[in-house]
Amino acid sequence: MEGMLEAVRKAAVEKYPRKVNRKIQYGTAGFRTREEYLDHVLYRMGILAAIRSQTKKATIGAMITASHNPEEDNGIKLIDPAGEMLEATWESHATFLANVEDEDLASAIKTIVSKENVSMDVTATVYVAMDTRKSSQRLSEALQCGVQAAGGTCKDYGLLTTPQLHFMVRCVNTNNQYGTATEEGYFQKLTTAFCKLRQQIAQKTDNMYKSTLTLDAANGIGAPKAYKLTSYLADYLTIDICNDGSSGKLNYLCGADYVKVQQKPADGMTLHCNARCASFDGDADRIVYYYADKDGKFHLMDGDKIATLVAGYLQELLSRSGLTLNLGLVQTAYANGSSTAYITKNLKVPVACAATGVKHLHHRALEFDLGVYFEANGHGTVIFSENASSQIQSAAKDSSLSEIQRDAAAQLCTVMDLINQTVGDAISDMLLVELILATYGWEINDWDSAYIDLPNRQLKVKVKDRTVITTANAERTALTPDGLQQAVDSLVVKYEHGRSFVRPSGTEDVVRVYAEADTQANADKLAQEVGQAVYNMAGGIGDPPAP
Ligand code: G16
Repeated sequence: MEGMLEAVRKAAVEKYPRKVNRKIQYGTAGFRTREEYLDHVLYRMGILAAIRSQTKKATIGAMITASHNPEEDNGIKLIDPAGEMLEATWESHATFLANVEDEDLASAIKTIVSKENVSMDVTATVYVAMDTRKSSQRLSEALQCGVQAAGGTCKDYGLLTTPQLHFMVRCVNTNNQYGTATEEGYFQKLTTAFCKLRQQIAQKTDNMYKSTLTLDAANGIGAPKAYKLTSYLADYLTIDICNDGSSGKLNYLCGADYVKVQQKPADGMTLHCNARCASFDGDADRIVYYYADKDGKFHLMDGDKIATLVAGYLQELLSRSGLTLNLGLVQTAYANGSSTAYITKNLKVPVACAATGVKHLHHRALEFDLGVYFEANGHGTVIFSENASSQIQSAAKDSSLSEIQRDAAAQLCTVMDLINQTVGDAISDMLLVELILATYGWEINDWDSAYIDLPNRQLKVKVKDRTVITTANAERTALTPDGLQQAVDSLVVKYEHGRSFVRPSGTEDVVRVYAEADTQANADKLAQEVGQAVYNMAGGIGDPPAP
């Protein structure tokens, strides 16, 4: 231990000193800030990942990405053994370790090691990958230096999407039961399932589904991976890839976050009547769909619409199979009010609300046999409990069941393979949506017609210190600063179907405002008024939120 601490201290001082005195926090999805502030943080996260690996006696993942943030930012997401996000108690270890002075690093490590009872005799293994940002290679080297200084070994996958790395970690920790921990293994598992299910779809004469899709890859890692994907899809899906990074800038005027927040198509995308378009985000863990109708009006099919499509499809398969498994859906406060009403009243599926961040939704979804979770921003997946998975597998082979029941269970089995259950995955979600639309023989407007979104608006407000805003009730109620929630309440009641909430972002230095109302003009007005209240009461800086 002492030898390791000396190696760690030496590399910290010589190669990765903490040059800037800025507090950094493990946020919604890891550390995220300007890339120039991150070298020492990444080095220290290499150490933490190694210790976490020793504690769990399993491989840990470290993904270098700032996802939807601009190119100038970067960050890291740590991945736990089952491929899920880092456990919450370790988030505080991460924040602690990232912020100590260089001379206190060794004692900080000792504190964590003794608190967590770490088995120092276990060899740590950390799987590492990165997105396409210019700073990612440098930060990956810092991270790997940390792992090695702590006595661990790394497997460097180079460029991967975030969900691909989650997949690799789950595979290796299940002795490849979940899949093979290679990129080939990832594509094989998903696309074999997709092609099998597509092949089984009876060709109806009135099938309106067209197997072409235009994809905005956000000028990020999703582009090279989508090109690779196409070679596995036979004729079942043709993807025309735009914003593939050959000229444009990462996430700039494109990508899932831009499309969702701005409610307009990404630059470079040409919309044809009822033709499906989709946008990935910078690390390809989110997807949104959209199209233009015959009048050229833009329609967004966000995470809520994807969730309802998926939940409806799974519910139908479950009911055909005769299995009595409970299906539930998890959303956040950003979910459009119309989607929640549709799920409850039409689909009759129970809905839970969790705080922003897939880690929160994922944990809530584990309470169902089949848990569908999606954030409105397009981040989500489906998880099948062990009980559900084994019941489905047995039913698919059970000769006492009718052929219809067995077929439905067999389809569910294949669907489980199509879904990356570790985390939201834009590639896997895209294949699932395409499969469902093809199964129903739908055009995108058929999917859209399930319910009409309430007009909504999101704003960002810059404040001096966003931590002055604290929330409760899955972020729907602001606890501080005093009087803010009352101010929001008094604005909301002025509008028909009015709803609004505010929360500090965990990935950007802003406060987010969400508002919905009966008309777009009213949603815009409500968002602006609530934004102004935040600006006035929570220490706004710069320009007040524009109407
Ligand atoms: C991350 C999280 C998402 C979250 C988003 C925005 O996404 O994984 O769950 O919705 O940040 O979070 P916030 O509003 O706290 O900034 P990504 O795709 O950027 O990693």
